[in-house]
Amino acid sequence: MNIKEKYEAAKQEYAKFGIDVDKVLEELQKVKVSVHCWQGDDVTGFEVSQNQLSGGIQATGNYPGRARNPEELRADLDKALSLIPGKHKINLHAIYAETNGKAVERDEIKPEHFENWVNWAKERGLGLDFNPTIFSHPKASDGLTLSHPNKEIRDFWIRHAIASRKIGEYFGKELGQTCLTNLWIPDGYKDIPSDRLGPRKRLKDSLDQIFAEKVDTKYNLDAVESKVFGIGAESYTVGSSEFYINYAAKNGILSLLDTGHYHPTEVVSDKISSMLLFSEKVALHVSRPVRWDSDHVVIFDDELKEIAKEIVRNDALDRVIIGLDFFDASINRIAAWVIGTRNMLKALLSAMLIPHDQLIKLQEEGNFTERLALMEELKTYPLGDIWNYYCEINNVPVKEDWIKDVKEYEKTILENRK
Ligand code: RNT
Ligand code: ZN
Repeated sequence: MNIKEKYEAAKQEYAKFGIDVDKVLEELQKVKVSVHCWQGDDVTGFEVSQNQLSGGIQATGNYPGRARNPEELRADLDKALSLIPGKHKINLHAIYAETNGKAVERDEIKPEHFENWVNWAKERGLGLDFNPTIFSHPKASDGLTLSHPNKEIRDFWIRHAIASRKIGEYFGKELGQTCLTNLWIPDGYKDIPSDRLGPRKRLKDSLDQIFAEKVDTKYNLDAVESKVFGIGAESYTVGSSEFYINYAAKNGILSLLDTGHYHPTEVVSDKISSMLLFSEKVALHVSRPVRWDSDHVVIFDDELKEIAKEIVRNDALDRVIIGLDFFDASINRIAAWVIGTRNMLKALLSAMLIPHDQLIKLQEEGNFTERLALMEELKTYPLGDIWNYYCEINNVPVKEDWIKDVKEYEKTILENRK
């Protein structure tokens, strides 16, 4: 049987449950995942005076072929996108500004520094998302930024965040797709603080100043990302979950939940429904924490599938903004993008192939035996045959066929980056 024939056969299996697989694929085609650019260069960026990665995040490994400039990064993204079904968005950070060899301070970045990105995205019909870069900088060297006791430092980062939101607005206007500008800061303390309230008061005040600047939500949406701890900030994080969830709710902006930013047994899949009851939209950084916020490549594991189920069965594909956030420097970086993004899409597909109404009914009836039995049986239904067909009709390699493309690219392009 060829791919189409296998698809037709698999379709019948799901039709038994009243699932229209052709319709499912149309739905999946509309989904946009925000692919983070920073997997391509280990979160280095293109600033003239380059600073060491800081903020309690770490890219480990020295796999050859890291993108060293915007042209290489865009070429690598093009390669990765050619192996991923669908049309997506690219997530940029302020450190990916192009300033023509001129040192431009972060509080002075402007839309013009992202013109090349915008033109590149336009040509390909891609959307762009954005992030101020509030780490890896001399003014963040003590691990404090928007909550810093020193007003000059806070003001610097406030100006940077405002400048970033304007770049987000520019992306939205130029590309006709709303940009999500997400703010994450590393602020925290290694050891037990003697004051927990003061830094949070200062952060709140800084955010108030940042968001006082009005930016049209048609073009740009703002999000704030919490975290439980970072390396060097083990005891206290200023921007904790409670802090930002309250801040976002009160100020009409989005909360962004990063799957690596909670205690190890705490899961984001369980948080989505609660967020959806109280906010119009919620944003995600889908990552894979291994013992800590390690940012491993996203795999097709239970938690990813559970997240996808929460989005799909709550009819929230247009309310949950799905972004990826991982950076592994120990494997081919293009493969990392392809694996992680294909897995995210595959998880959404798998969630769309579940008879949710029937399972919900079983739960309502208290029939937990059948609920569990059906959930387990569904796990070995022929998802793969549907996924392969989806890849085929999207003109991207089927199954592991993409690996040889990446190998070829590594040989001809990446290996020459010495
Ligand atoms: C850090 C946060 C943040 C960064 C990126 C680079 O713990 O997850 O989102 O990973 O902004
Ligand atoms: Zn994140």
